[in-house]
Amino acid sequence: LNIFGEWVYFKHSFYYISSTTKSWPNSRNDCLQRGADLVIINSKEEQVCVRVTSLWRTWIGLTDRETEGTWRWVDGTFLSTSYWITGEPNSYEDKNEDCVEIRNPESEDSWNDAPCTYEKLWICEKTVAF
Ligand code: 2F8
Ligand code: CA
Repeated sequence: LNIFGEWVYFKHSFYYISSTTKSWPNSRNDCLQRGADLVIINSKEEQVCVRVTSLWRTWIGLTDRETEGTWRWVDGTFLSTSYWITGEPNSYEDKNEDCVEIRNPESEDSWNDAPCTYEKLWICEKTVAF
């Protein structure tokens, strides 16, 4: 079963798993064009779901581009529960690491802040109301 480039359904949302790589802003534009947005993780189950489908570095809808150090989801909500890798976010060597990727899908704590210009896979989410 190849889920890359496809929509998959999980608990009230459809998720689009990309099959190519883009910068964070271009990933977000791709999602918006699909009537979705970059994935927002707001439960432990969703974190597991996103993590296990991220075979390689994958953008999620979390950024501090607006205010350094203030992490917000693409819907404007502030970060509450987080799954940072130990030592992250670190804005490594003062490089502008303002966008968040899934970096090590083997462990629950899998988020890393990375430069938004880097090209990575991405996951879009479209919530559905029945
Ligand atoms: O050691 C963690 C560190 O690893 C890389 O920098 C060497 C990452 N950089 C990129 O992915 C571009 C940092 O974000 C990460 O914190
Ligand atoms: Ca980092």
